[in-house]
Amino acid sequence: MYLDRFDPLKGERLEILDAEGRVDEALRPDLPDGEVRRLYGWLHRVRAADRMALALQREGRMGTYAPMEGQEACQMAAAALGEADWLVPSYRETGAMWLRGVPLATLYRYWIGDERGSVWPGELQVLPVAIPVGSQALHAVGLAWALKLRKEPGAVLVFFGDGATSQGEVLEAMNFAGVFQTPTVFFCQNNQYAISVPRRRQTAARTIAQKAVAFGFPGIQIYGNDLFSVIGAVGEALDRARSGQGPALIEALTYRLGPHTTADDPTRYRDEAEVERMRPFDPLRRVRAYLEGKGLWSEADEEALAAEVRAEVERAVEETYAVPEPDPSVIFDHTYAALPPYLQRQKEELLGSLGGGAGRG
Ligand SMILES: Cc1ncc(C[n+]2csc(CCOP(=O)(O)OP(=O)(O)O)c2C)c(N)n1
Repeated sequence: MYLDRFDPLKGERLEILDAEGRVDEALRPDLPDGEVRRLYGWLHRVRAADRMALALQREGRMGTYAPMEGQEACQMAAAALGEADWLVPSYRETGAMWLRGVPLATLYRYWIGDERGSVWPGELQVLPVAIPVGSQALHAVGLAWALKLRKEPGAVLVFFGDGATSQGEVLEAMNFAGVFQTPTVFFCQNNQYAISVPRRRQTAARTIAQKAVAFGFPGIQIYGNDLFSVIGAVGEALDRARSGQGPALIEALTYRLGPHTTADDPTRYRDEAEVERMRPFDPLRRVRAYLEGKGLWSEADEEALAAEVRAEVERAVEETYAVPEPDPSVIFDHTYAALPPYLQRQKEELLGSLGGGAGRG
């Protein structure tokens, strides 16, 4: 429905819900109003959780953090995943991971530097945060290939940014996926910048979506601030992948309203006027306008939701810091089955300098 209709080589782009909340009914995905309301709640949750993380970092209670403000609708791609599917995030998918069942307190724990922040309660089909840019694309294709070889159901949705498409790993992953027809959905959140490097310096191609042609599978450019386009395109790509029709590439055009990470000062490479121009395209506004237009949302609903979300995020913060801090030696524990001698020495040195045992991390 979408992938074969919007050809990125012809400059076509999918947009279903516009900035005023109007829907193109012919393109509308199967998204009942109740589900739109539920996802609107999630958009709010993600924004509130994100702002809280920034506040915690500014208070010195969290380490470096990668915010998502402006990209919340892209995070909702995780809502298109089915039971058997897998989510493979980069470092900017706190919202998608939360939506897929990872508790917010666990995710916060990761960002405060606690190893337990990468351990999910129960069996969630979500890979941990990947900091090396693009590395997760190979993991995703390996995972998808394994599903195919084992004849297991499910598809793999992998997130990466526009900058990651300059990394060999991402291109290698797409090539492999095309050749072996793995059930992988590549989801590029094109938020216009790789830290300070603008999109036009990543590639001379007009779109990132069109690169799919070279790998032999469909690619589509969508408007990433439009929840309906995200759910529609990702849903279709996952269905194709699950039914053995191979991979797809979705380029979601969006805009990062905040800094790249809390360590970044975006005023050094983009002017405030550009950011202000992008604000009206806020992904939350158009869903709210849609719901209000149908008489499904009121100011009172908005206030009730805001209060509920605030309480939920505050509970997660309490939970994050409620557990005793881990023994510092755990930073050595989870990468190698047998620690190489040089790391063994470092571990002993660390423990020695801390007085031989547990202490605050
Ligand atoms: C292999 C590697 N090289 C460099 C970095 C430093 N780095 C962190 S994020 C980033 C930019 C990534 O931009 P993009 O892929 O567009 O994703 P975004 O951060 O915009 O979501 C870079 C260069 C890294 N983490 N890993």
